[in-house]
Amino acid sequence: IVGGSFTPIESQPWVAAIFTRRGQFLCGGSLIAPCWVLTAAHCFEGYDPSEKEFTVYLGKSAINETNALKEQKFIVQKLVIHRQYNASNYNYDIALLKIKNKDGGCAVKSPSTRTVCLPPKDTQLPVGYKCSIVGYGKENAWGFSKILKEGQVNLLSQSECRSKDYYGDKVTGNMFCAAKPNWRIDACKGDSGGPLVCEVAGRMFLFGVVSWGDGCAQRNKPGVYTKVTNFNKWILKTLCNVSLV
Ligand code: 4AZ
Repeated sequence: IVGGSFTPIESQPWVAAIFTRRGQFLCGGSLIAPCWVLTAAHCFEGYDPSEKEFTVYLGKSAINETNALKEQKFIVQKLVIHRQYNASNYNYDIALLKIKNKDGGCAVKSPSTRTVCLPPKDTQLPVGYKCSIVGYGKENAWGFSKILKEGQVNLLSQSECRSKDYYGDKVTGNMFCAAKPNWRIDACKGDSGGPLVCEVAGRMFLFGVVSWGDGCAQRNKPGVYTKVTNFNKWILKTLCNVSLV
Protein backbone atom coordinates (compact mmCIF):
# COMPACT_ATOMS: atom_id res chain seq x y z
CA ILE A 1 0.00 0.00 0.00
CA VAL A 2 1.32 3.42 -0.99
CA GLY A 3 0.37 6.06 1.59
CA GLY A 4 -2.00 5.07 4.40
CA SER A 5 -0.66 3.70 7.65
CA PHE A 6 0.49 0.56 9.39
CA THR A 7 -2.33 -1.42 10.91
CA PRO A 8 -2.45 -4.34 13.33
CA ILE A 9 -3.96 -7.54 11.94
CA GLU A 10 -6.68 -7.23 14.63
CA SER A 11 -8.11 -4.27 12.66
CA GLN A 12 -8.41 -6.36 9.47
CA PRO A 13 -8.51 -9.92 10.84
CA TRP A 14 -9.75 -11.45 7.54
CA VAL A 15 -6.47 -10.66 5.75
CA ALA A 16 -4.62 -13.75 4.52
CA ALA A 17 -1.01 -14.00 3.33
CA ILE A 18 -0.36 -16.52 0.55
CA PHE A 19 3.15 -17.97 0.10
CA THR A 20 4.67 -20.57 -2.18
CA ARG A 21 5.76 -23.80 -0.46
CA ARG A 22 9.29 -22.48 -0.73
CA GLY A 23 8.32 -19.51 1.41
CA GLN A 24 8.11 -16.80 -1.23
CA PHE A 25 5.33 -14.27 -0.56
CA LEU A 26 2.83 -14.34 -3.41
CA CYS A 27 -0.36 -12.41 -2.66
CA GLY A 28 -2.92 -11.27 -0.15
CA GLY A 29 -6.37 -12.76 0.32
CA SER A 30 -9.53 -12.51 2.43
CA LEU A 31 -11.08 -15.12 4.70
CA ILE A 32 -14.75 -15.39 3.66
CA ALA A 33 -15.57 -18.67 5.43
CA PRO A 34 -13.55 -20.77 7.93
CA CYS A 35 -12.13 -22.97 5.14
CA TRP A 36 -12.09 -20.43 2.28
CA VAL A 37 -9.86 -17.56 1.19
CA LEU A 38 -10.88 -15.31 -1.71
CA THR A 39 -8.04 -13.88 -3.79
CA ALA A 40 -7.04 -12.91 -7.35
CA ALA A 41 -6.63 -15.47 -10.15
CA HIS A 42 -3.55 -13.74 -11.54
CA CYS A 43 -1.62 -14.62 -8.37
CA PHE A 44 -1.28 -18.18 -9.70
CA GLU A 45 0.02 -17.37 -13.15
CA GLY A 46 2.90 -19.67 -13.93
CA TYR A 47 1.79 -22.21 -11.33
CA ASP A 48 -0.01 -25.45 -12.06
CA PRO A 49 -3.38 -25.22 -10.23
CA SER A 50 -3.28 -28.98 -9.58
CA GLU A 51 -0.04 -28.56 -7.64
CA LYS A 52 -1.69 -26.47 -4.92
CA GLU A 53 1.78 -25.81 -3.65
CA PHE A 54 0.90 -22.88 -1.42
CA THR A 55 0.90 -21.99 2.27
CA VAL A 56 -1.70 -19.61 3.70
CA TYR A 57 -1.33 -17.68 6.95
CA LEU A 58 -4.03 -15.90 8.89
CA GLY A 59 -3.38 -13.54 11.80
CA LYS A 60 -0.08 -12.27 10.41
CA SER A 61 0.93 -8.65 11.12
CA ALA A 62 4.10 -8.76 8.99
CA ILE A 63 5.18 -11.19 6.29
CA ASN A 64 8.72 -11.59 7.64
CA GLU A 65 7.70 -12.14 11.27
CA THR A 66 6.25 -15.12 13.06
CA ASN A 67 3.97 -14.85 16.05
CA ALA A 68 2.90 -18.39 16.91
CA LEU A 69 0.36 -17.05 19.42
CA LYS A 70 -1.53 -15.10 16.77
CA GLU A 71 -1.07 -16.83 13.45
CA GLN A 72 -2.69 -19.91 11.93
CA LYS A 73 -0.99 -21.84 9.13
CA PHE A 74 -2.70 -23.80 6.37
CA ILE A 75 -2.01 -25.75 3.22
CA VAL A 76 -4.20 -25.40 0.16
CA GLN A 77 -6.51 -28.34 -0.33
CA LYS A 78 -8.19 -26.95 -3.42
CA LEU A 79 -7.44 -24.01 -5.72
CA VAL A 80 -10.35 -22.82 -7.88
CA ILE A 81 -9.51 -20.22 -10.52
CA HIS A 82 -12.51 -18.69 -12.29
CA ARG A 83 -12.97 -20.57 -15.57
CA GLN A 84 -13.30 -17.30 -17.52
CA TYR A 85 -10.18 -15.68 -16.05
CA ASN A 86 -8.34 -13.92 -18.88
CA ALA A 87 -4.64 -13.43 -18.23
CA SER A 88 -4.33 -10.87 -21.03
CA ASN A 89 -6.77 -8.31 -19.58
CA TYR A 90 -7.36 -9.60 -16.01
CA ASN A 91 -11.09 -10.00 -16.62
CA TYR A 92 -12.62 -12.42 -14.05
CA ASP A 93 -9.57 -11.99 -11.81
CA ILE A 94 -10.91 -14.07 -8.93
CA ALA A 95 -9.93 -17.35 -7.25
CA LEU A 96 -10.85 -19.33 -4.15
CA LEU A 97 -8.54 -21.39 -1.95
CA LYS A 98 -9.84 -24.13 0.30
CA ILE A 99 -7.49 -24.27 3.25
CA LYS A 100 -6.79 -26.87 5.94
CA ASN A 101 -4.30 -27.06 8.78
CA LYS A 102 -2.13 -30.07 9.57
CA ASP A 103 -4.93 -31.59 11.64
CA GLY A 104 -7.41 -31.15 8.78
CA GLY A 105 -9.14 -28.20 10.48
CA CYS A 106 -9.99 -24.72 9.21
CA ALA A 107 -9.64 -21.20 10.64
CA VAL A 108 -10.57 -20.67 14.28
CA LYS A 109 -11.96 -17.29 15.32
CA SER A 110 -9.67 -15.15 17.47
CA PRO A 111 -8.84 -11.45 17.89
CA SER A 112 -6.44 -11.80 14.93
CA THR A 113 -8.59 -14.05 12.70
CA ARG A 114 -12.16 -13.57 11.54
CA THR A 115 -14.23 -13.87 8.37
CA VAL A 116 -15.34 -10.79 6.41
CA CYS A 117 -18.93 -10.41 5.17
CA LEU A 118 -19.80 -10.68 1.49
CA PRO A 119 -22.10 -7.90 0.28
CA PRO A 120 -25.61 -8.99 -0.68
CA LYS A 121 -25.96 -9.31 -4.44
CA ASP A 122 -26.80 -6.12 -6.36
CA THR A 123 -25.44 -3.94 -3.54
CA GLN A 124 -24.22 -0.71 -5.14
CA LEU A 125 -22.39 1.85 -3.06
CA PRO A 126 -22.46 5.48 -4.20
CA VAL A 127 -19.58 7.04 -6.12
CA GLY A 128 -17.16 8.65 -3.67
CA TYR A 129 -17.89 6.12 -0.91
CA LYS A 130 -14.85 5.63 1.35
CA CYS A 131 -13.45 2.13 1.57
CA SER A 132 -10.20 0.60 2.84
CA ILE A 133 -7.51 -1.36 1.06
CA VAL A 134 -5.16 -3.57 3.04
CA GLY A 135 -1.95 -5.39 2.20
CA TYR A 136 1.69 -6.24 2.76
CA GLY A 137 2.75 -4.88 -0.65
CA LYS A 138 5.06 -2.12 -1.83
CA GLU A 139 5.02 1.26 -0.08
CA ASN A 140 6.92 3.01 -2.88
CA ALA A 141 9.19 2.25 -5.83
CA TRP A 142 11.92 0.88 -3.57
CA GLY A 143 10.51 -1.83 -1.46
CA PHE A 144 7.90 -3.97 0.20
CA SER A 145 6.60 -2.73 3.52
CA LYS A 146 6.31 -6.35 4.73
CA ILE A 147 4.20 -4.89 7.58
CA LEU A 148 0.44 -4.80 7.07
CA LYS A 149 -0.81 -1.42 5.88
CA GLU A 150 -4.23 0.08 5.34
CA GLY A 151 -5.28 3.05 3.23
CA GLN A 152 -8.55 4.79 2.52
CA VAL A 153 -9.69 5.20 -1.10
CA ASN A 154 -12.92 6.46 -2.69
CA LEU A 155 -15.01 4.51 -5.18
CA LEU A 156 -14.91 5.98 -8.70
CA SER A 157 -17.68 5.81 -11.27
CA GLN A 158 -17.30 3.35 -14.13
CA SER A 159 -17.55 6.20 -16.62
CA GLU A 160 -14.71 8.14 -14.99
CA CYS A 161 -12.48 5.08 -14.90
CA ARG A 162 -13.30 4.17 -18.50
CA SER A 163 -12.46 7.67 -19.71
CA LYS A 164 -9.68 8.07 -22.25
CA ASP A 165 -7.29 9.67 -19.72
CA TYR A 166 -7.76 6.79 -17.30
CA TYR A 167 -8.08 3.23 -18.63
CA GLY A 168 -10.61 3.39 -21.48
CA ASP A 169 -12.22 0.03 -22.20
CA LYS A 170 -9.53 -1.92 -20.32
CA VAL A 171 -11.95 -1.69 -17.40
CA THR A 172 -14.62 -4.38 -17.83
CA GLY A 173 -17.93 -4.86 -16.03
CA ASN A 174 -16.16 -7.21 -13.60
CA MET A 175 -13.91 -4.40 -12.41
CA PHE A 176 -14.25 -1.11 -10.57
CA CYS A 177 -11.76 1.60 -9.70
CA ALA A 178 -10.90 3.36 -6.47
CA ALA A 179 -8.43 6.12 -5.64
CA LYS A 180 -7.83 9.15 -3.50
CA PRO A 181 -8.60 12.52 -5.14
CA ASN A 182 -4.94 13.49 -4.57
CA TRP A 183 -3.74 10.10 -5.97
CA ARG A 184 -1.55 9.57 -2.88
CA ILE A 185 -3.03 6.28 -1.62
CA ASP A 186 -3.10 3.13 -3.74
CA ALA A 187 -2.55 -0.61 -3.78
CA CYS A 188 0.78 -1.69 -5.25
CA LYS A 189 2.83 -4.75 -6.12
CA GLY A 190 2.29 -7.42 -3.48
CA ASP A 191 -1.17 -6.16 -2.50
CA SER A 192 -2.80 -8.21 -5.26
CA GLY A 193 -5.50 -10.60 -4.09
CA GLY A 194 -6.06 -8.62 -0.91
CA PRO A 195 -9.25 -6.88 0.20
CA LEU A 196 -11.03 -3.65 -0.51
CA VAL A 197 -13.55 -3.47 2.33
CA CYS A 198 -16.32 -0.97 2.93
CA GLU A 199 -18.21 -0.34 6.15
CA VAL A 200 -21.98 -0.44 5.73
CA ALA A 201 -24.33 -0.20 8.71
CA GLY A 202 -21.46 -0.79 11.13
CA ARG A 203 -20.21 -3.94 9.41
CA MET A 204 -17.28 -4.54 7.07
CA PHE A 205 -18.03 -6.03 3.65
CA LEU A 206 -15.61 -7.30 1.02
CA PHE A 207 -16.41 -5.35 -2.16
CA GLY A 208 -13.15 -5.66 -4.07
CA VAL A 209 -10.09 -7.82 -4.69
CA VAL A 210 -6.88 -5.93 -5.54
CA SER A 211 -6.31 -6.74 -9.22
CA TRP A 212 -4.23 -4.30 -11.28
CA GLY A 213 -3.31 -0.73 -12.13
CA ASP A 214 -0.85 1.26 -14.20
CA GLY A 215 1.88 1.69 -11.61
CA CYS A 216 0.96 2.82 -8.12
CA ALA A 217 -0.46 6.12 -6.86
CA GLN A 218 -0.13 7.74 -10.29
CA ARG A 219 -2.37 10.58 -11.41
CA ASN A 220 -5.39 9.35 -13.46
CA LYS A 221 -4.31 5.72 -12.90
CA PRO A 222 -6.52 4.44 -10.06
CA GLY A 223 -6.30 0.98 -8.56
CA VAL A 224 -8.55 -1.56 -10.31
CA TYR A 225 -10.44 -4.13 -8.26
CA THR A 226 -12.42 -7.26 -9.07
CA LYS A 227 -16.10 -6.50 -8.42
CA VAL A 228 -17.00 -9.11 -5.79
CA THR A 229 -20.77 -8.48 -6.09
CA ASN A 230 -20.64 -9.93 -9.62
CA PHE A 231 -19.49 -13.25 -8.17
CA ASN A 232 -21.98 -14.07 -5.40
CA LYS A 233 -23.33 -17.04 -7.33
CA TRP A 234 -19.89 -18.28 -8.37
CA ILE A 235 -18.64 -18.05 -4.78
CA LEU A 236 -21.65 -19.87 -3.33
CA LYS A 237 -21.55 -22.53 -6.03
CA THR A 238 -17.84 -23.11 -5.52
CA LEU A 239 -18.15 -23.39 -1.75
CA CYS A 240 -21.11 -25.80 -2.00
CA ASN A 241 -19.80 -27.97 -4.83
CA VAL A 242 -16.28 -28.28 -3.54
CA SER A 243 -17.40 -28.91 0.03
CA LEU A 244 -19.14 -32.05 -1.17
CA VAL A 245 -15.98 -33.41 -2.82
C1 4AZ B 1 0.70 -5.41 -8.79
O1 4AZ B 1 1.68 -5.37 -9.53
C2 4AZ B 1 -0.18 -4.22 -8.68
N1 4AZ B 1 -2.05 0.38 -8.23
C3 4AZ B 1 -1.28 -4.25 -7.86
C4 4AZ B 1 -2.10 -3.14 -7.74
C5 4AZ B 1 -1.84 -2.02 -8.48
C6 4AZ B 1 -0.73 -1.97 -9.31
C7 4AZ B 1 0.09 -3.07 -9.42
C8 4AZ B 1 -2.74 -0.84 -8.36
O2 4AZ B 1 0.44 -6.41 -8.14
